[in-house]
Amino acid sequence: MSQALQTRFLLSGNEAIARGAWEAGVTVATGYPGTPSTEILEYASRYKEDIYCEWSPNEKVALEVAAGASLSGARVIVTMKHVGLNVAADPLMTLSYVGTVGGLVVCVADDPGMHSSQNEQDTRHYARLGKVPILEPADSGQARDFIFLGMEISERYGTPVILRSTTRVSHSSSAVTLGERTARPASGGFVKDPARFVPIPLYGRPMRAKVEERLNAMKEEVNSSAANAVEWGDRSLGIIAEGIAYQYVRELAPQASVLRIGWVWPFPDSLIREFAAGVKKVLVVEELDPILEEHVRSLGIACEGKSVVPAIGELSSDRLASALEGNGNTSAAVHGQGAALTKAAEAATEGLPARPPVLCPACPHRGIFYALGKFDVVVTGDIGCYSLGVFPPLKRIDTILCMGAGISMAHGMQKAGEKRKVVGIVGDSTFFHSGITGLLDIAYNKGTSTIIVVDNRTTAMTGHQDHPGTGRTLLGEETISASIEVFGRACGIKNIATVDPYDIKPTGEAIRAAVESDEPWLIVARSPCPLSMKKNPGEPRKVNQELCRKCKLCLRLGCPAIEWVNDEIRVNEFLCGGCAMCEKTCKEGAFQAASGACNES
Ligand SMILES: Cc1ncc(C[n+]2csc(CCOP(=O)(O)OP(=O)(O)O)c2C)c(N)n1
Repeated sequence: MSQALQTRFLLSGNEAIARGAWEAGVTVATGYPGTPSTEILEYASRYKEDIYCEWSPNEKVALEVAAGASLSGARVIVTMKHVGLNVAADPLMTLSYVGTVGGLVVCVADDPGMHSSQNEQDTRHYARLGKVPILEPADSGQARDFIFLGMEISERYGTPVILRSTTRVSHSSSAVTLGERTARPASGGFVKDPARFVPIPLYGRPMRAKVEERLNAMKEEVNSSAANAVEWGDRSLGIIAEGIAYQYVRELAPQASVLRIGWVWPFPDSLIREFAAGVKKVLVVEELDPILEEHVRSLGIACEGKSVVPAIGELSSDRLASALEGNGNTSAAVHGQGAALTKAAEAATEGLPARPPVLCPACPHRGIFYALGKFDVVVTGDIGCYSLGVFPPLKRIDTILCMGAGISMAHGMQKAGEKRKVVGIVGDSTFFHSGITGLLDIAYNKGTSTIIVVDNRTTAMTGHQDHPGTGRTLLGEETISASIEVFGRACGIKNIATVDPYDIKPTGEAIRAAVESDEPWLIVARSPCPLSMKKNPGEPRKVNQELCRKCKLCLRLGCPAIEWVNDEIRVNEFLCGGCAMCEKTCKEGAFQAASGACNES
């Protein structure tokens, strides 16, 4: 690396991962959006001259594409959020046996505290389950460095490597020393070797044994890896910390001895033993599950961990401080600092009103939920902006499980004999991610559910990424725009309607035809997300107070732009996007274009 080009920059963890990938000579990057991982691939696509980047339809496909590229000799990263790894778990478990040729790092971002996720699972379990190493950076500098380390481990041992980030590492910025891109010899392409790449039982059994040999070798190496380091200090308390928890520990207990673990699994047993022998008492600080703690105990080392540190939710220095403060057994090294930090955090949020998330003004999803309000149906929802349809006053989502389940659960309820009609709702990105097979199931197994795809022409919830229906790739090229209706027909659904959800009446009529039918229906509610288009659908509305009867029907839309102030209905012109849905719900004609000149409806 040339010294001349070395510079330090403030980068977010996600940007640092992308930068690391570019510097490490990665040529293929795949993934599916999901907070907090999404920006990794968006940043990687800035290096599109050197890195082929794609949003795959889902995480399983992303990992499989990456596996193919790796077996052809390319260095690859795959990006996803923690629940995405559930979807990609199938290829991961066997890729562990088949192994890699070019380095392959699966970048998974966990979301402790569920800032924007349906659960807070701990990705470290997957490392153990799949018998693959896992690295966990504590800041952006390590995020970049661990891409290099991951590539090197992956190529030396022929294993996929997981890089686990968490929201705090992915989204906060710290200093990173940038370097040049590493020149790598051109790949000679895929070299056929069925005994190595085809895990039929005959070849798979020796692969299984090799995985164990590989793990044993890694168990040695991990003790001397620079990713793990002892920082000796006051020996009355030794803290073992990994990932972001290391930062909180250092902030709260600058005097304590710390074993910082960045190569998290396989565990560095000798290092842990050596560290524990050098301190009076051991405390393990890790975010989420007691994976490290349980292992330390299994080595016969007495320690504290989750008896002190919360196992649920995101850690922070404040939370850790108050946890330690409440525990009389822990070191004097941290005593006192906790109280000050906790008070500061409380003061920062005092008096602030709670702001529940709502559908944006002019969101087309609102029309579907409003129209659905007229029917006594069960609605199996899914994950996306439209999940917000669960809140009052819309209250039109009854279940959510995981991506794709909005369709399949509707079928399950109907087959279980649910008396009411069951309506499944998924978004367009969700439909392409994992909705198609559920729809096929309904058609194949003679279901009668109504499925609504709320097609806002983007993956809105994660920040407007493209998907197979949008006609554009991540690299900004024009491409096919897969048709939801054509997929529906190909699955065998005969009744397909396309509606504009801003037109509440025809939308309601289509829903009525569907729910009164004893056949399966697919309704595509299509209208682009105004935020994604950067364009409001129309001119702001205002209320003609002389016409308004104050019936408050319009408030049932749950539109943040419609306000009940001083005993009258008003439209907040700064929020109103001019979708005119209020106009269509008002029987008195009290809503009008603010200029009085136009009526887009
Ligand atoms: C397996 C999995 N991968 C990724 C995510 C992150 N995620 C949540 S919703 C969503 C898609 C939202 O797009 P769409 O279905 O089009 O609905 P919209 O938000 O546009 O209304 C994604 C990618 C997730 N929750 N689960």
